[in-house]
Amino acid sequence: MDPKERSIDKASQQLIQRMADLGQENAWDRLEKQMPQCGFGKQGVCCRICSMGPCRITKKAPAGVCGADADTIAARNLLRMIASGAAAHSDHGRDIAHTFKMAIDSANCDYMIKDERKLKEVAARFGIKTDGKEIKEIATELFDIVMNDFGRHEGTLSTVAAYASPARLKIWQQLGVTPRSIDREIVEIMHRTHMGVGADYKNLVKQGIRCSLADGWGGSLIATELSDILFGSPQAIRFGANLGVLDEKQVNIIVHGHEPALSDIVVAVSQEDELIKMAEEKGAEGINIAGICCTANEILMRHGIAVAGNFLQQELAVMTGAVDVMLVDVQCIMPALGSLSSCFHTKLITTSPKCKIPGAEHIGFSEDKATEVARTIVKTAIDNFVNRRGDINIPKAKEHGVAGFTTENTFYNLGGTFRGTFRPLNDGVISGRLRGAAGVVGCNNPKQTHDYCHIAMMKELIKNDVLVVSTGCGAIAAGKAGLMRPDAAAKYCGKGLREICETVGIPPVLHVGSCVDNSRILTILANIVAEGGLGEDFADLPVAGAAPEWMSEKAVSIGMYFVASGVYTVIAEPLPVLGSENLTRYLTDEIEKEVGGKWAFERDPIKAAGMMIEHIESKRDALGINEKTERKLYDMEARRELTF
Ligand code: SF4
Ligand code: MSK
Repeated sequence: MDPKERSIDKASQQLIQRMADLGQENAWDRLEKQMPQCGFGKQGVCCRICSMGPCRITKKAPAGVCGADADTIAARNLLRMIASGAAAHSDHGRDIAHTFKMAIDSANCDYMIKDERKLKEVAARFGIKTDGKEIKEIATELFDIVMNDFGRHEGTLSTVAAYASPARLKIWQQLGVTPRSIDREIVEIMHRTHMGVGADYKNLVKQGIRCSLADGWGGSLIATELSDILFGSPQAIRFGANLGVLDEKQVNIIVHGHEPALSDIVVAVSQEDELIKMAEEKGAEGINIAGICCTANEILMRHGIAVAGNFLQQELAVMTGAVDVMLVDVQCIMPALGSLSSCFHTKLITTSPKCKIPGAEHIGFSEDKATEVARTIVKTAIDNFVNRRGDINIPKAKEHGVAGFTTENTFYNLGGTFRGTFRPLNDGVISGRLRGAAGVVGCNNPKQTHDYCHIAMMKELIKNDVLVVSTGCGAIAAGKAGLMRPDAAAKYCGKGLREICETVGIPPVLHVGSCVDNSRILTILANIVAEGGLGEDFADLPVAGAAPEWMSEKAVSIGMYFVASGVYTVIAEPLPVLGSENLTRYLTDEIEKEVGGKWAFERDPIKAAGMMIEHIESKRDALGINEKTERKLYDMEARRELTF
């Protein structure tokens, strides 16, 4: 297949071609070999959860051996995806919480609390008194509360109560989906979907909603908030993006996966004189760290470390021949990297006991010996620099952008240094210069042309004066395409959004972090509602969400918690539920009456953007802010009141 059909990214096209020339297989090739994919799996009507099966639903056999029909089977499969996605995010949150505890308790720890201001702000949300207290005391109280959220047996998740709006809480309470604890909701999915338990698809989906809320408003939110306190809250920061950030003359280390605990220390030790000298003795000019996937986003947001690429570029990075170590933690790491890296000099190093890969070297990481492990890994890369073989093929492609936007600093960017407020954003929406906002997030998927859906959708939205916030691999796609440059506003935006971006000094696509940082989008929405003038609840807001290249179970959990938070959410590949007409209708229509949001499936990103814009306009109509107002002549006083 022509590399241009596989990716719109020129650097990727170059390396896809190189893989073909060398007879190396990549995700696109393996997808072709999988075709045609199993129709039962796609439709969600294959069940293999007991040994009377596997059962597949057909016209001839409309029920499995136990009598489960398409609705039950598709709902159970969907719930198990949500459980897995929520588990991945929440276990990330739990690991960060343990590191946080270590930083509080041990004076000799490699971690410390870097953002005391955020610690106090977060503590205050949970009702922790901070006046006159030592940082250690506040942090310990906060840890006890959030840690309890993982295993509590009854009650309401404390993070939900602390962060969600009262109107939203009421909706969840009435529906009986307020999460009690993170682990409990995941466990309960596994129980309810066991053979012979839940069979009512709507009742099953309710538990899926509850579990996804425990992810977005719980595990992911804890990961984000504690990471900011521990590693420092991101600030607007310039970064380089795409495979061109690799440097032939330096030792190149790629960090890949999701968790920042090790990569943050790798960044620090790579600047140590002793290690730089060691690299120079091997003939290198220095040590270059770059990232892939969400580990990249974590260190990009906090340190401005360049991002080499997103999910579908992990194999391509090895093909440059210039990656001396690919260091991985957890999630989104293709097992294919094991055999691919063995064909090159690249050392693939796994570090988590949860993620070992055949063909990789394992250097076990634990937070109590973080610096020691980080130094060992950097030294391994330095020693491997001299083992490079053959041609080095680093594409020239490299873009620049500004990342590091958070709920808190967006607040200040909008209001100006002295006026922290979302008022200007709400006013911009009310005046119509900004039509609304959209979250475009998520993965890559070789079923869609790499990066195309993200970029086409984002361009269509910003052209129509819709501000875009992005996380994960979608954000990396935007960075590579130049949509995170402040001057992108002049090039791609409608007049209203352009004026706003230029006045505030922000790009039209805001990088708000990694996959767990989708929780930042939830808290931004909560702030917009709290600011007033745009309704009482998230479902009233002129906003929409999308994951135009999703592939991960985490994306299903993310999508479900946005829908359950009142957000219309469009994804490209349909959820594997189409084999159940009832479940499909419920998720894409009826659920809206219950939670205010609903799912939509559309592979064409321009059409999908059109659906989002239509939804945004319908919300504007409902708010009564689409009415034409009389032209107003501004006197000096009125001008002073203008916020943009
Ligand atoms: Fe078949 Fe029912 Fe067992 Fe599923 S639970 S495999 S539908 S018998
Ligand atoms: S890394 S979950 S491919 S966004 Fe978070 Fe990218 Fe999706 Fe992984």
